[in-house]
Amino acid sequence: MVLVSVMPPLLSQLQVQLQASLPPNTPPHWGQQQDTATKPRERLKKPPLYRVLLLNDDFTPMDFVVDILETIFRKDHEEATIVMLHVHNHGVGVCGIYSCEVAESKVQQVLDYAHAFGHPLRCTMERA
Ligand code: TYC
Repeated sequence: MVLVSVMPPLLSQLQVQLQASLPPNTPPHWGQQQDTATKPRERLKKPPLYRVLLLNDDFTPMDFVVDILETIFRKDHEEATIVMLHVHNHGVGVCGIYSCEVAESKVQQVLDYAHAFGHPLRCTMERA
């Protein structure tokens, strides 16, 4: 509050002195503009997203697929049934959209779970 009433040239002189006395990488504050080209929001790209896909087959039981959609993809019973029937009727369907690491983990969980029960269920991922 006191600084607001200081004459502008004196204020900027104080800012220069203060900044020089701070450790490197101290974020700018009280009135200092940050260079827009270095704003983190503009420098960081959003990570790519991936669709996790279930593929149809003639052997995996419908109930098993619904169970996978509920447990691994956190869908309620109605939504899981809709997705399972979509895959059954169209050959492929989207279980969810995730970051690369999460999508890879979901695919692996599906394949491990299906393999453990002897079902030939296939699951893959693609760039969204
Ligand atoms: N087509 C399977 C059946 O008739 C059911 C099924 C649905 C299998 C979806 C795989 O991803 C799948 N038992």
